[in-house]
Amino acid sequence: MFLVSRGLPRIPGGLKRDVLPSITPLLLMSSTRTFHIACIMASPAKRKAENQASPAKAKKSKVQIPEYHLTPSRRDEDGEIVWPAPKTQIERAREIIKECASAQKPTLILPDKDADGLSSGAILYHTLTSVGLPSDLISVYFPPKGSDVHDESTRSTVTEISPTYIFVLDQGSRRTGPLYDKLHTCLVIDHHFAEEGGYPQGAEFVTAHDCPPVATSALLTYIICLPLHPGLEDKVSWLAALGTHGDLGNTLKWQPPFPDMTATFKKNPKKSINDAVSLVNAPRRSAAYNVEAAWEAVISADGPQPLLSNDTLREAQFEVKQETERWSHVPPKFSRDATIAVLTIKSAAQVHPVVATRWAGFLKSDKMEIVMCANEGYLPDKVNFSCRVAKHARAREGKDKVNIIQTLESIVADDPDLRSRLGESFARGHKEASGGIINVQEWEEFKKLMGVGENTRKKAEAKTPEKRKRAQKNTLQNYFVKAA
Ligand SMILES: [Mn+2]
Repeated sequence: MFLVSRGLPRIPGGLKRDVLPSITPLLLMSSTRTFHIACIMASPAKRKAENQASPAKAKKSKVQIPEYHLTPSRRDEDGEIVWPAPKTQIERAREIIKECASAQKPTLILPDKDADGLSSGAILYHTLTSVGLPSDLISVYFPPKGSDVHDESTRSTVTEISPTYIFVLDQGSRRTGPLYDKLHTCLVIDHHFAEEGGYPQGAEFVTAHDCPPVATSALLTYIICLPLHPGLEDKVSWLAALGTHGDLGNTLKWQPPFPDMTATFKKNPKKSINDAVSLVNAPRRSAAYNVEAAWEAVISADGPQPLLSNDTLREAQFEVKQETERWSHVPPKFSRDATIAVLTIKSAAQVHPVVATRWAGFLKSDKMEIVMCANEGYLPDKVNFSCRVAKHARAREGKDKVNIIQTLESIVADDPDLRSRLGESFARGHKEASGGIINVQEWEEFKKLMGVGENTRKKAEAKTPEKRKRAQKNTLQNYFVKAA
């Protein structure tokens, strides 16, 4: 296997590995509590702020979300449940994988960088090698920090490798030109919303998005690949669990139509899978953006256990926790109409989504709709922002339902010049969890339009969110169940 690597630009201000204190002993006892103690030792002032502002008595959410697996399924004309994707798509995907193995040609895998994408990539990789494709014909590529597979970096890598087969996994949808100008077969495996034709030109695709309860990319890849080789079940089942818990959270009930994973969880306890999710997701959030390390760890592991003791992953996790803690105490400012809270941070680590999620569960005003965390330190001259729906607004239905993308667009609706300068990376993602990357200049103008800081009445609310509980909250339930 070739892990194609491009030099990442060094981000000033990032936590370099050599300045990390000796964290291994601490992490050996790793728990939220241990980490908390580490932070307290580092910053007594922080402890004080936290004790004052984060009582454990935050009210429990009254929003009742049905169990994910109970989402009504789509049925075909014979009344059969269509899951996790249309049969014809799944069968075509299997054909392409088998063709690829027998063709013995250069093959490129482009997996997304999170637990779901990496697991999906590893399942496909193990499948291809099991059915006879030599590993030295397989390349795996991750675009650098701030780029995605539709950017120039990927195009030039593709040209360099000149693959006959390209697999694009869990990358989300975008209608683009072909990833490669020469003759090739491209298969997209995904579960994000896709507009009509929202794939690279000429690509074939299999998507779980239209077959609720929407499976993860790892689970879809698993179900596609499993029948292709008898030895796979043992090798990749834990990866299907890893990716699925990565996207859907660790409370998912593995009930039909989800496959029975009892044997997998017997061998690999849920706790070890869930701990591995957090570790695998850490490098992509760290300043160094060392996604390759997460891939190497996942592809060489035979279960979650080796991931739990992987020092590179642990160091990244430590850095991300520390950065999250550091920036979770910034007081929010509010939009003119008090519906949007804006937290401005400056971190080379990708902690803005986590900070937004934390505050979204904390701010209590009934008016509050959207919590936005803007990171001015993630990429040079850019502002990366993440938005989440405030907890109290999540139960809204019908025309009152919060649609982040629509709200962001409506703010600039009367300023077409600014809208065009905000570009394509503004207000991307899901209605319930959107974000974007914009230039500093446009960010300042956008803030003015929102009237950030003009509303001072809400300041009393600007305390600090309680420490995030271990349960993952921004699961795909938010994205898919409510997205209908
Ligand atoms: Mn995914």
